[in-house]
Order: sequence, then C-alpha cells, then structure tokens
Amino acid sequence: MSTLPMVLSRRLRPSPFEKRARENGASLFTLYNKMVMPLTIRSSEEDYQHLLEHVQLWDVACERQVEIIGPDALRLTELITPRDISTLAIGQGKYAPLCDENGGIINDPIILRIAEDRFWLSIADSDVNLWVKGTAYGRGFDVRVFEPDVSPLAIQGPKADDLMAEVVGEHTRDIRFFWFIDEMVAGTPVKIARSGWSGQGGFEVYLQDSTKGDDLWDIFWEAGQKFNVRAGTPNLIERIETGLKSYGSDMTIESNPFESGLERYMDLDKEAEYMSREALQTIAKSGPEKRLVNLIIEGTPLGSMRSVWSVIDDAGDSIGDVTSQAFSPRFNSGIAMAIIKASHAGIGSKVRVDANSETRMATVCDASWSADPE
Ligand code: THG
Repeated sequence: MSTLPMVLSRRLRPSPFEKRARENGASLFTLYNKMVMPLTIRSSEEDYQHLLEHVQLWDVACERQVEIIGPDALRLTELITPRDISTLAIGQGKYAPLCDENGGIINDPIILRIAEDRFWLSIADSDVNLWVKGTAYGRGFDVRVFEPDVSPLAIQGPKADDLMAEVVGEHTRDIRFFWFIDEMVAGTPVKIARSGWSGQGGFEVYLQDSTKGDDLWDIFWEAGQKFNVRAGTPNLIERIETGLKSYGSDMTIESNPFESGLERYMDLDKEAEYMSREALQTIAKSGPEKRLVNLIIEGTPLGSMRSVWSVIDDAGDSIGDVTSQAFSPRFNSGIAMAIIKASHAGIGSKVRVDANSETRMATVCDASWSADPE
C-alpha cells in the first residue's frame, strides 16, 4: 500500500466519531467529501473476516447529507435524478443516481424522504451541494439547499440486529430495508435506517448533533462487548464481493447509469421533469459503449493497485481499465471491477489484465461471480 503522511488542517474536516475510531485502532485513512474517513483497522483481511462473523461500528460521517427543503423540494429532487421520487414515502430511502444533462453520473446517493417537502441526499464523494444549489437558483425554485449537521454511524455485520435490539429495542428488527425511524439514543435524536455499505446486514444511525459522537459510539460499544464488537470500515474485499460500486473509482461524471449497471435504479418514463431524460433515452436506444464488469483475476495476490491497470484483448490492445481490485478469500482469487468495451463485456468473456507489469488471465463474471452464462 502506498501512503503519504498528511497534515490535519481544518480543511480536512474531522468526523464526530474520529476520536473513538482512532482510539479503537483505525490505522489508515482517506479523504472523502473533504472529511477524514478510516479505511483500515487491523488489516483489510482481518477486518473482513471479523465483519463476516460479528458486528462493527463504522465511522462513515463523511457520507454527508445534502438537505433540500421547501415548497419546490420534490420538483428539484425529481429534476436531478432519473428515478421516480414521487412514490418515495416519508420514512423511506431509495438508492438513486443523480445525472446531469448528458446523463453523466454526478453522485449515487441514498435519497431519504424526511417530510413531505424535505429530503436528504446521503451522498458519496462529490460536490453535490454546489450543483444542487446552482440548479435551484437557476430554476428560481423556492427551496433551501444546505449541508446539515448530520453524521451516519454504520453498525454492520450478522450480529447488528441483536446489538440494535439491545440498545434501542426489539421493534428495530422490523425496520425494512432502506426505511428509517426516529429515536432518542444516548440522549440525542437520531434516525435509524436499515442500510449500509456491506452485504452483511445492519443499520445506519444518523447523528444530528456532532458534539454527541462519543456518546453515541459509547452506548453501542458497551452493549456490543458481548457480541465481540470492533471498530470497522467499509471493506474493500467485502464490497467488491458484494458488488457495491464506489463513486469516484468505479463510476464518475464520465459514466452513465447504463454503463455502470444502475439500470434498475432509473424510471426513464417517470412523469416528473428531469434534466437527463433526453440523454438517457438516447443511450437506452443505442446501448452504452462501455460497461462496468466484475472480473475474476487468476493467480496469487497482486498487491494493491497503483495508478492504472489496463484490461487488454487477445491482440494486446487496451479495451479498458481496472477500477477496483482485491484478493478474495472466498474465491481464493483476485476480484475486480473494470470498465471495458461493451463488445468484450459478456459473462464468461476472457480478457487479460496488465497489472504491475505482469499479465494475468481474467474472466468476466456476473454479480454472483459466476462466469457461466445461463
Ligand atoms: N450509506 C449512506 N449513504 C451513502 C452510502 C451508504 N452514500 C454513498 C454511497 N453509500 C451510496 N451507495 C450505495 C450503493 C448501494 C447500496 C447502498 C449505498 C445498497 N445497495 C443494495 C445492493 O446493491 O444490494 C440494494 C439497493 C437497492 O436494491 O435499492 O445497499 O452506504 N447513508
């Protein structure tokens, strides 16, 4: 892993959970929405094994919220996404790409409906607040757009339900996927959603007062002792196995939802006006030129990814790039996401990966990591 020492100036905003995450072993960090986010506790592999068996607290305060509130809140939220928001209930969330007028992906938030005229975009790493403010001003919409003091703490792993039931109550077992409820925990109001960036199950607790980070952490930490709780982080190995795509790595503003495999999260014929309609309907007809695929890479671990790893065809010509990569204990092989030419993106397609000046055979797999076309 190549790392750099960094000075923690005020531009690198602290998370309310940073102190506890560091006290409990956070050892490697990245910058996300201009906020410090832990990436590793012990090692990627150890954190992964623990996540599959127990329960972890993740400092994901960097998943900032962009609040849209006011009489035009629904119109504005509809305008920025191809997903139908009119059917989103108060207390429910939906995963939805935000797309510009070219169909380019601005971000891939979970959109939460807090009230009839109030939404939170729970964002990945890009400057959504400025783009939405500009859009609202340009249209003369009657809304306020801002970043509220809200910080998610994720509780992930197979024992998350037992821990939440113990701290908040048995009724939390009934929270449906991506829905949320209001609670008081550690004397502070929070929203508790069934969600989180792993396939292991769990919740996200949206803290609404950044001075209460230690208190919120401590109440779950203490109750979690009998469940073998540890600090954790979004885990590279687990999230590639689960097929969770990371904005900034696996998709950017140069990508569109067809290329990125987000077709399920669009309603192109929705009634409301949205700015990417024309562009996306055109791509829907022609099909995308590139596709984000899963790859199994043969051989022993390749180490961490530096700069660009090309994907090449039989003739040795580049057909794309690897965007994320890890070694999977579950499949005992390399696993990756890559953006490659659509002509080579079929399940079972054989390609090669040019990694750290080594060439490896690789196979395109579907989301269940199967290379056998059905
Ligand atoms: N939590 C919160 N905000 C976030 C993330 C999060 N913002 C940025 C980023 N992560 C958003 N990305 C995703 C992507 C996928 C999922 C959650 C957040 C997810 N997907 C399920 C899946 O793929 O199996 C199901 C989605 C569905 O079918 O609706 O959970 O983690 N607060």
